[in-house]
Amino acid sequence: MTMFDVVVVGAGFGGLYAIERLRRDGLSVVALESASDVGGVWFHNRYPGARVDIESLDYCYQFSSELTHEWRWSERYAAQDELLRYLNFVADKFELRRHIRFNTTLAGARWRPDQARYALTTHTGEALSCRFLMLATGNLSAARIPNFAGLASFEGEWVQTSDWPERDVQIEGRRVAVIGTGSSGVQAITAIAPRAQQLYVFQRTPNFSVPARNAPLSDEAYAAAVNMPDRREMLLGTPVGSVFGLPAPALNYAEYSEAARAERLQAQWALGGQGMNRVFADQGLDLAVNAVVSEFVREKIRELVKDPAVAEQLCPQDHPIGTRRLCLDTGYYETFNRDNVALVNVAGDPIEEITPTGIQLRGGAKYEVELIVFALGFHAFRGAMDRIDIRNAAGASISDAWRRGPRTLLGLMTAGFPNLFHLTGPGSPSVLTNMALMNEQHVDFAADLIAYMRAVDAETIEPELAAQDVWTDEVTRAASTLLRLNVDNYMVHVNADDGSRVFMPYTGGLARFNATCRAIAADGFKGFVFGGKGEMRS
Ligand code: N01
Repeated sequence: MTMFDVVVVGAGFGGLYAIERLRRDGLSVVALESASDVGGVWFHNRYPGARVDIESLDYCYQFSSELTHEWRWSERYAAQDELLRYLNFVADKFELRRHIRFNTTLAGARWRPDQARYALTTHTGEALSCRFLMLATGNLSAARIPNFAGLASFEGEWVQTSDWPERDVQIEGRRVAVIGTGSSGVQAITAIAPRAQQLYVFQRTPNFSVPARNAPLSDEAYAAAVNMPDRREMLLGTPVGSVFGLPAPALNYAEYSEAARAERLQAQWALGGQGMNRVFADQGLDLAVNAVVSEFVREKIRELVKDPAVAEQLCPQDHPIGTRRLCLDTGYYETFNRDNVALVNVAGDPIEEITPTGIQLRGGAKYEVELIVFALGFHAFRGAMDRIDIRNAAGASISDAWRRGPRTLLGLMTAGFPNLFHLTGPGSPSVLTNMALMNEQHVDFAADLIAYMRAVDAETIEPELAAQDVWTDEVTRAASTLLRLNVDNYMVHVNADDGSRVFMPYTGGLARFNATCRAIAADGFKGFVFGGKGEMRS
């Protein structure tokens, strides 16, 4: 059996930095990665049009000034291939590959309290052992697998955006269907439309999408960013870990004059990106204020889409803007003006089955296609963890502990699961922030905690139940007045028995979160229980 101090699971943004940091701290570390190379979501989501929706200057590692100066992003929002090149560059520069076992899936992990170690088994049956298990498995990595009736009979080709093949997928000259209109679908649809002979877009729920305003990255913007002193600290002090492309903080709606409101709406639309989420400070709290912004964007959709009936179907009416993740696009709505693109509204007439030659709706309509692209989303937050059979000493899984919604301390650890870190988990700002920086923040906190354990001669670490309860209450309190709590989306856990709702990420912002983490660390990691060789303390 091979023994390590730390086994990291995943070699995306989080996993790569974890290797670098933990190795620097003198720990023996290996990462298990089921894919054949580094990149995580940017390895798998190689669909046409895939692109980040946080500005590239922010969505990258901040831990190495040398790295920051060596990498020159080409666009405001990097495309998937550039992001993957970047992560490969990082892996090579820091010589991380020799610590990664590719094509290796962690199948199970058992906590052995007598040894204070995890016993791990890979998918090939190989046994490993580690003191710390660090899950860098991502929150949006376990895709919803299409389970439409008849799929096995389909004689054409089908692919998933979340697991796009490395080989060429033929689009030219083909009739193509895209099912799903979230961020992935919106990007794929826009990129596939000019290439396909015919494109059918199967939409169940329209989402708000706003122009990304992607553009080449200017030398001035690049130089300003890379030469900024204490850039990492500055980003950690912002609400979402991002500064580029963000407008100055907004005031509440009531504080603007009628003319200023109209000006602000236009200015934020022109700015693009996340601007429409920040027109008025209270748009995420006040339904009437939100309605103004929502209607403004609906009007833009009606202006952009020539056929009024199609435009109306593309207008979201069932949720306020920003309560589901805003999509960023480069010409999405204009796509529906093309002669070769048709919107198929499956809200009231769902897909009945996939036939050998295409897709049939319950109402009987048939669409003949040669390629189906599924962009169905993910089993968010716990999906990737559920694929690994992780058990604590009592035989319980994380999912058991989170049955009525996640309960964590700082999104990083769960009481009852010693020495197990789940990076960027629920209870951290997570998917609401720049995930490149969020991963760095969490890895650093975990690494500092491990270093502190050495100093106090502790073998095990886990959250104190009371501290975890306090933090979980804080996460609940922070989200309690938000409109998005009451809209079904992948960030909300709904308890089937009583309908109670839990907003999973921490909505208090990265700056407050980071300050809380630092205060806890400065106070001897108060709220964590240290055990083992050293004296038990909390
Ligand atoms: O997934 P989604 P996504 N019949 O869950 C539809 C990040 N991301 O992969 O809403 C018909 O948003 C489903 O319909 P409905 C980002 O955080 C970032 O697109 O359930 N349709 C929905 O339209 C994002 O928010 C980037 O009614 C069916 C779609 O599938 C997150 O990942 C790019 C269906 C799923 O949308 C997830 O985005 C991509 C059915 N049976 C992703 N089942 C960027 O950085 C599901 N759907 C830009």
